[in-house]
Amino acid sequence: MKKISSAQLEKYENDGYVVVEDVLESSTLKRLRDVTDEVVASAAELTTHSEALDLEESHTPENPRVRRIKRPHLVHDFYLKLARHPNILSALTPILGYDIRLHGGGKVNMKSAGYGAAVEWHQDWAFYPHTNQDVLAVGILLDDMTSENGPVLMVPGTHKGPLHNHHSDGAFCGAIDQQETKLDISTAQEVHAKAGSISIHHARLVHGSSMNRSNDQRRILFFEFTAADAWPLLGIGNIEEFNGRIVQGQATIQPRLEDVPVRMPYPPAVFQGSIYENQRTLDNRFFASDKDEVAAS
Ligand SMILES: O=C(O)CCC(=O)C(=O)O
Repeated sequence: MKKISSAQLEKYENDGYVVVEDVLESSTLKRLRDVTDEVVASAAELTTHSEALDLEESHTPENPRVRRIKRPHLVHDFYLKLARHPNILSALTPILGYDIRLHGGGKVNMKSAGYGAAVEWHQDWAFYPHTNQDVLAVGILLDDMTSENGPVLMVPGTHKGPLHNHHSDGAFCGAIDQQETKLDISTAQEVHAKAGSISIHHARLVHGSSMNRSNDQRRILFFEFTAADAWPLLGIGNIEEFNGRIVQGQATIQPRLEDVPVRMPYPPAVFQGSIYENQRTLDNRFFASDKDEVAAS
């Protein structure tokens, strides 16, 4: 069991994120990589995004380029099994308490070598506000994450600051316009860690990442977790399904209410399917994309 230290807990509370090393055993990491390779190979049959896979703008069936596995739990049971990994749950327990729910089914952001897409600055909370803020995301690293391969950039302390506007032209776009909001990202920190480690970040923390121009891919499996008494303000579809996502402890029908900043992600984003699609309508992009590079060459 992987316990986090009191120093790590303090870092999470102060900075809004923390890295925990050596969470996956090498056999589990290998299986995760093998399963992911298998899923990505199926993109050779695709000409456009599918239910499970989100494709880079430059994807062709001859030259398959997957940006994200959108619903990994629907494609392979192994991903869902990982969400209940005892080392992950024991790392989360001091932060969220014993009763924990998986929010959604996770995603694998591929960030392939040479062209893996950027993710614009955002706060996850803008996508799924809850009744209280015991809500976070865990990133399970499939590859070492370094300065070179498009590491996640976290802006420490911003989980205690405002919830920024994530709208553009009257619709949700899942990104913060850094120019317009004058968002201060001067203290942003790159997350560096070995494959098999996890990052844990608070849902209100401002984060993003640039394109991966290196020769090394950077794949992360993200799962979002909440305390069981944090209920989504967007509502729940089906109580059995909702309670079926309890990964440890007990469900409750008594949500805990906190005074939290909320902006609802409505009207919905013009482009649907993934954060990359949502963010297409952001007016002033902060990070370059491979399209910009092609245009400039
Ligand atoms: O993959 C990344 O670099 C960041 C991903 C992220 O923040 C997200 O998908 O919400």
